[in-house]
Amino acid sequence: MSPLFLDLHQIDPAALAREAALGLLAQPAAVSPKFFYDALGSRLFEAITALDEYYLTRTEAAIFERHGAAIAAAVHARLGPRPVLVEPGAGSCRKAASLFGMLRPRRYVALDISVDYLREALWALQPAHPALALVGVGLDFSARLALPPEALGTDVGPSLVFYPGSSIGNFAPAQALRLLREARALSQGGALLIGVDRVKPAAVLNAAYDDALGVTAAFNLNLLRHLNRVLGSDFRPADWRHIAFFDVAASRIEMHLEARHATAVHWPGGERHFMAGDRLLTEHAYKWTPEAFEALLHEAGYRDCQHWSDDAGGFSVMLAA
Ligand code: AVJ
Repeated sequence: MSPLFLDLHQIDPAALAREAALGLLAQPAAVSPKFFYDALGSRLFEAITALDEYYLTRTEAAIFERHGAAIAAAVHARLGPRPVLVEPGAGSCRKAASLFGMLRPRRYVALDISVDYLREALWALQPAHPALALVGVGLDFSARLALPPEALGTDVGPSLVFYPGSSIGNFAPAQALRLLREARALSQGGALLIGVDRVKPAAVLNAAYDDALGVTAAFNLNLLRHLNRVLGSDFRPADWRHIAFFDVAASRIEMHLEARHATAVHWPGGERHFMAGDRLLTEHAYKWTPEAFEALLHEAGYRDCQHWSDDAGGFSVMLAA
């Protein structure tokens, strides 16, 4: 089998450019973290997951290693022995692939805004899983999470929405609630398997988002190169520095790019001047307590929630239905 790739113009470059320009003109300037993910940005994120300081991916993988059999049993009890797996923001697809052995999906639908990277990932995955239906969809689900019907083929009915890695952290609570509702509708009475990073001491969080090797700084600065292509702008990454810190009151990491000196950016139809020290907000990564996140799941309409964690209680995996 070859992967089916649905390039249904779900991602509208002109709409992305308009959104980026609006963000650059906002007070203060802010652009969505989705603009991290061009092909290089997706690779830099993969590099982040290997950093000593970035405990998230490793901790979540340890939870799946230790509790994978119980998690798979709970999934099979709800969805039968060969579930359909749908993953928003699938990236390298490595997390899902590591669970194929236990979950035994009959179809894997991977969604990502980084279309070229996703296409490569699926082509690399297919040989090891020749009988599995692999579907890639280029999709910006930040406005709305929904699938083109072609993605499911004849596999309509309840599915497992897989949303690992604490990607939900990019959404403020009200938007996270909306996304969880959309995930629930998307699963058509199936279930949601989600990974959520927990509130923990600021020093640990700050190190995870401002690592000694500077990989997260490169990931953050690469957004400017991506914007230059999306928008036709003339950002110089050397004019900017990476800033990341945990805001305890808001329970979120904030990532910014800060102007090293007075600078300006121009694009067709607009420009903005920045003073030394002015910031461009690039990401929020919200951290949750398990209690608060379970309450959010309930508010989104899920009635049942199973919960697994690591010994240190740093990260949560929840199966909600
Ligand atoms: C992909 C959103 C889960 O917030 O930890 C990693 C992105 N940003 N380092 C996260 C990210 C900086 C990551 N998520």
